Amino acid sequence: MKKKVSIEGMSCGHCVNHTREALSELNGVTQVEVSLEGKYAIVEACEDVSDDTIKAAVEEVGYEVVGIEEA
Ligand SMILES: [Cu+2]
Repeated sequence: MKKKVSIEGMSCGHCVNHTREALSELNGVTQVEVSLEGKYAIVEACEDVSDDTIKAAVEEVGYEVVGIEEA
């Protein structure tokens, strides 16, 4: 699966790294790409990762998920 996660609150490269690491640690996730300018993350996984799981991981490191869609 592949999902595009819209994220508010990232302001610099450190924020991008925090988000990338948090998402990379989730079970089944194989690749994470985070765009600071675009305010989104693309998450690819070899198994289904629920929207709730993605949302919780991003919020745990301090940012807000405003939308998740299939990518
Ligand atoms: Cu930052």
